[in-house]
Amino acid sequence: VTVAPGAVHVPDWLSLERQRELVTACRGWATGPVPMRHTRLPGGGVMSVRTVCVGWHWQPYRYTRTAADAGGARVAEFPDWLAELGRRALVAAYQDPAAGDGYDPDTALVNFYDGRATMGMHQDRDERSRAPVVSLSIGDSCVFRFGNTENRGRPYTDVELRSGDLFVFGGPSRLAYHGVPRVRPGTGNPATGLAGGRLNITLRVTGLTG
Ligand code: MD5
Ligand code: FE
Repeated sequence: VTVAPGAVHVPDWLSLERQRELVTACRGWATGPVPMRHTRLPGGGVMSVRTVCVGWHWQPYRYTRTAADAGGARVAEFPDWLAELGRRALVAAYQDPAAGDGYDPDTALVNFYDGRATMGMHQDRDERSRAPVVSLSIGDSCVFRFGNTENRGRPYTDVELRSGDLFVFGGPSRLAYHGVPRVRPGTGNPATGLAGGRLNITLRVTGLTG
């Protein structure tokens, strides 16, 4: 389902088995050398989601290899299997066997939402590359708000994201404002290994080296 040019929603793309594998991998990262934590914003705010990063560590508003705000350790290596999953995601979303060619994501942001967590409308512009972002959802459903490239307000489209859904943001949609105004507790599938809450994994290309 194309929501806007370059923005494609593929419901139920991840098999249950793949969702289980991702939950296990995220548990490992969340309890690794860089623990999952609530990101602090420079203005003094604290994000309601909890985040752990892979490959590069995101801290508003830049990427580093070490987690200065979460113990200082180096973040986990970005695994090849996750980059391959990203390429397969682009092929599926854009229905083009070549859509994944050359796509080499080097960071993943893993966000965990409890029933009260939300994400305000924002753009993702800390990456130096404008390659697509691949978003994978597991667990409780949410309302995902996909907006315009000009401001946080209308027009926007609300999309229900469920466990196993894929969303790709590329082309003109890469810099669209977006957010998560609500999560729907109790709508997940315990067979994923996630008893409650929502997990969102975004694969990105930072455009950084080193
Ligand atoms: C989430 N995550 O469900 C959302 C969905 C984030 C974030 O927004 O920054 O971690 S992923 C939606 C997204 C991510 C990156 C770029 C664009 C959309 N976009 O260009 O529209 O936790
Ligand atoms: Fe975002």
